[in-house]
Amino acid sequence: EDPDAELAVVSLPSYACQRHTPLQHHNKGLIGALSILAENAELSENEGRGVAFRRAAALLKSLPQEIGRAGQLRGLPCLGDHSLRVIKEVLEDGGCREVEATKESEQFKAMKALTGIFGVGPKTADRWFREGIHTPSDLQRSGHTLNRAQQAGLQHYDDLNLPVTKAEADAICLIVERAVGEVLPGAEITLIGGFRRGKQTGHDVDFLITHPEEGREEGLMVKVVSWLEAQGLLLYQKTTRNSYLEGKDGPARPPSNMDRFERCFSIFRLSAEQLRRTTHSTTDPSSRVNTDLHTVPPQSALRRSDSSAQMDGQVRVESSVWSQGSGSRSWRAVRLDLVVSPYSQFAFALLGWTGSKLFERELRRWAVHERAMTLSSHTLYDSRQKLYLRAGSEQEIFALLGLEYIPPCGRNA
Ligand code: DCP
Ligand code: MG
Repeated sequence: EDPDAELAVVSLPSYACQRHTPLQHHNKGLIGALSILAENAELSENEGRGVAFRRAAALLKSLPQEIGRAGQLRGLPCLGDHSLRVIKEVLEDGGCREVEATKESEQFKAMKALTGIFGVGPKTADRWFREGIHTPSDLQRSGHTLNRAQQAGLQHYDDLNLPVTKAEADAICLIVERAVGEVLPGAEITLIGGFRRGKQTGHDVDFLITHPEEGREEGLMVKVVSWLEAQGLLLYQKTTRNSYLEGKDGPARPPSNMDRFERCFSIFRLSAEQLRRTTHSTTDPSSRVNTDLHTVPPQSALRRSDSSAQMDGQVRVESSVWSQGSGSRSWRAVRLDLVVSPYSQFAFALLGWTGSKLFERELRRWAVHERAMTLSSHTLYDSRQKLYLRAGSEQEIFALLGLEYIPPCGRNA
């Protein structure tokens, strides 16, 4: 018998879609270390390695307590040799050399900075890195021809690399709701992505739009985008057509995570005024009645109304982006993604766009390997019965997959 043998703190299933993964977890140091290695692998386009580190990190996120000794992990799934080595080193030495070396590496820093430009992926970033371009300023000076997305990305670099708060997402939600209501009454809009999982900040805001009468949603995206553009609310937009009906995504093809809805990638111009209106109406109902918005000094509405904002008489503003330099800013840029789905596919779209990315990947992997099914953001195909399975809710899809229902807040893998 191994004298170090210990029982695992808990027993957990191996697919992330079989477990609850909360937003708040108990192993921040270990998860931080594994996430750096995952990010580095993804930036190096080593997908398999990236997924292995992500799976290990997700397993730790679903543990109910902090790990003190590596022995406590015995018998748990998802922890490969490399991840276990990193975990042991962090637990025993308080840090991991490979992680520290990665964080300090010029290549990692440059790849992060360059892929932080909207419109720039790892391939382009790597090409530029090898030409000696390490930062957005280097790129600006290089005189490279950039596409429209990259130009906008460079122009709004600082804003787009600052987290988007829930209050900012709510403010944008009100405006998109209004746009959708004007161009197609009865259309429904749902906040998806990380905010639906309960995150308080995100890198963008994602919405799913549909209409209860099948077919009414056709052409909706163009109308919504035109409305927003006419109001001067979009700093950039690229709309892609629904190509699902063109038959490129049938079950004969390998399952793809790129779905084929009408989709719009945009950069939204959120004004301080728009944010103030929402902050007042959602967190401070009294002010909605009594306050003339135009007489309120710009910064007051950007304050948090909860008591946590009060620190030694100082008031923290909602997001540092609003108080840069001497004065307060009148607007900021926010990444906004819109997706339109036919009503019959809404449950699949909702499940497919709520994330997290790893949770989605695990759902598809479970479907294929454990159920001989193909799951996408449009449909679920059963290869044994040779038929598409319908579902009107996320709960039904989990049931069809033979999985316990995991609510959005438990999908933070
Ligand atoms: N998604 C996916 N695969 C992709 C792109 C997106 O599965 N290639 C799904 C899962 C994501 C969701 O769409 O959770 C939204 O994508 P985001 O990149 O916005 O991810 P999050 O909203 O989860 O993260 P953040 O809070 O940083 O925006
Ligand atoms: Mg998002």
